[in-house]
Amino acid sequence: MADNSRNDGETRRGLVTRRGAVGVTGGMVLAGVAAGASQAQARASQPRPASGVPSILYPHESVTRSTKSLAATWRFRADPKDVGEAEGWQTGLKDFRLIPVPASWNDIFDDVRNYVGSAWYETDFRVDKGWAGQRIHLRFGSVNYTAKVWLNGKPLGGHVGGHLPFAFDITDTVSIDGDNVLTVLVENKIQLDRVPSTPDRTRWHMHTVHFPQTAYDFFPYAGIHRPVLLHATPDVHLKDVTVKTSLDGKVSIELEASAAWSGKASVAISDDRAEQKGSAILTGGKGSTVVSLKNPRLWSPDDPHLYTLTIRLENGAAPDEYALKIGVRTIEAKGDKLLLNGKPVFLRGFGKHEDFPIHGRGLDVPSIIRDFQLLKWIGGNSFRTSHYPYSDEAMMLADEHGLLVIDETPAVSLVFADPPEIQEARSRQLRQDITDLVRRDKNHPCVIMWSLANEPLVKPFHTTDPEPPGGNETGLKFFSPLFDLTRQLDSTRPVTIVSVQGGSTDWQALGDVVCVNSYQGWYSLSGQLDLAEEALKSDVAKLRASHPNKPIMFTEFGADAVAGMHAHPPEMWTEEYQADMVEMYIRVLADYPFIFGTHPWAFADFRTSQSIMRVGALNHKGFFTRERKPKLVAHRTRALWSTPAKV
Ligand code: BDP
Repeated sequence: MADNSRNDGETRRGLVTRRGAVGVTGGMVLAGVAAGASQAQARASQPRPASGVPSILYPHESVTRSTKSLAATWRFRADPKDVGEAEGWQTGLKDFRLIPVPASWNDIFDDVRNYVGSAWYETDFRVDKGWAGQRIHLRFGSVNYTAKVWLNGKPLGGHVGGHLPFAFDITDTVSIDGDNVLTVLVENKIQLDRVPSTPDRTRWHMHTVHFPQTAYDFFPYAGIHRPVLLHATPDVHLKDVTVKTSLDGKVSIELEASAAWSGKASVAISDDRAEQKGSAILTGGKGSTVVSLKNPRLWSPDDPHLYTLTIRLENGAAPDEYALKIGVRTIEAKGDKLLLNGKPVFLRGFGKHEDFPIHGRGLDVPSIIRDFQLLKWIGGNSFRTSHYPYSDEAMMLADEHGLLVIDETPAVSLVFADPPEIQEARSRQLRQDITDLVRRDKNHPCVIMWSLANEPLVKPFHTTDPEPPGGNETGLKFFSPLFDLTRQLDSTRPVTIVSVQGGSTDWQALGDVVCVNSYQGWYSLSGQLDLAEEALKSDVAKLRASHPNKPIMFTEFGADAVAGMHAHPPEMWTEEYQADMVEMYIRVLADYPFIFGTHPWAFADFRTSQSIMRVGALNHKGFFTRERKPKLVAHRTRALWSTPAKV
């Protein structure tokens, strides 16, 4: 094996499961033919381009590309004193235990349940000999929050930010002939300058204490959360593709190769009825083309029709082929309506979480598909990726299921009265997150909107300290360039922030649509639904007055209900109270023609930190329990959502 300094490798390898995907990514990667060994060997001596920024296109297989999943049990060791690197753990992990990847560590081992520090992961792998001469990439779907990666003891690099993919070109580091050892140092400290962040407790007098101490209302799960994939491509390969569609069937395709390669790319768009071919000329690695589909079958929740776009770089004996699913559709905010394929659409659905028993935030494909089934059962057509980008796999499945997705960054609970250097650090991180998110998700027909933040505030919740001056302006200066950036990266989708009732109307006004969270009858006017209804109507009137020409959506409203708790007359925390409140919101909001959607909070109960607000460290506002059993509110809402929405 490449790392000779390891002397206990044999014992360790004996413990490790050397399977491929454990029912996790296997089904998501398109089956294909592995690149032929002889062809690959013939190319082994060809010069290689500089690696540059590696492709983060989802590693689908094709006739020229192969993928191997490293989903398995890895070796794991917490490093609470941060001594691992100095002690050389990157060259061999001792005193480890086995942990599944992908998964959060928190619900696997009792002693790291609330642990938010550093931890080490290590695994062995071999690569197919047929990969010799190919470019070999290593792609992480998500590591929360920072990752530092070594291959065979050599540093590959790192990544900051918990929910988006990153990749390394490992061609020159990986051993084709023997075992490879992959080591990842994961760290998830809750820090002020991160996104998401935590309130500065030295500056604010907080009334509620959470353990672990987060500023946001979900558990700070940590670990390698999504698939780790090895991927072999030809030397010159497709690095990026951007697809834009219009209702007349024109599909514009921009291509970027991994090197400054010039040549022809063949493209084909096909479904079970027909195939339309085209081509593009790439110069210096870039090129574009437009393919026209006759009578295009549009993508929508009623008919989530997907075409296959196949791109082939015609590079002599070393072509590269890549295929992805695309949908033909348009989305735009016009006047006070949201238009899908030119027609007003009303969003019914939920804010969700990636939150599953035992997996934590780790990818759980069966649960995603089950959730989408339940979402359809209740009459929903959409969801928001509250409060961070979800997995590639979830987005591909949303395309297939015809679900409309509000795609959100990890910027939850930003506070604009924290010191300037903190704002700058958060802004830098968020710019990176937005860039990576748009780059990853721009081709998904399911994505209909970018949400740049959830509930930004001038001062944190849970404090009665006075609001410091200037917070509104600081927020405006923070968000304006981020809206500009998002619109530069993608001009085809509306951009918004999700604000909380009473939040800055100036910040809301930056968006193409206005999204608000509202908790009348729960956090305010608790237990008084009649007064809550009046307050809601008055809130809607104020919002409309502030934004007379924009579509408005209620992205959160709801009440906690502990499943099985009942009362008549209804009282807070019972299933009846939750059902009555949600019914009231849906009924009231249906009467306003400028409201384009209602997403009650939340799809299912989910894990939170421990606090006096959260019974059993769960947020109980779910329509389904954490095990996905429906509460009363689910049945009542299903009846309401069985009739078409007024648009
Ligand atoms: C909203 C937040 C959401 C919380 C919810 C609640 O956006 O993350 O879980 O309140 O308190 O303010 O249930």
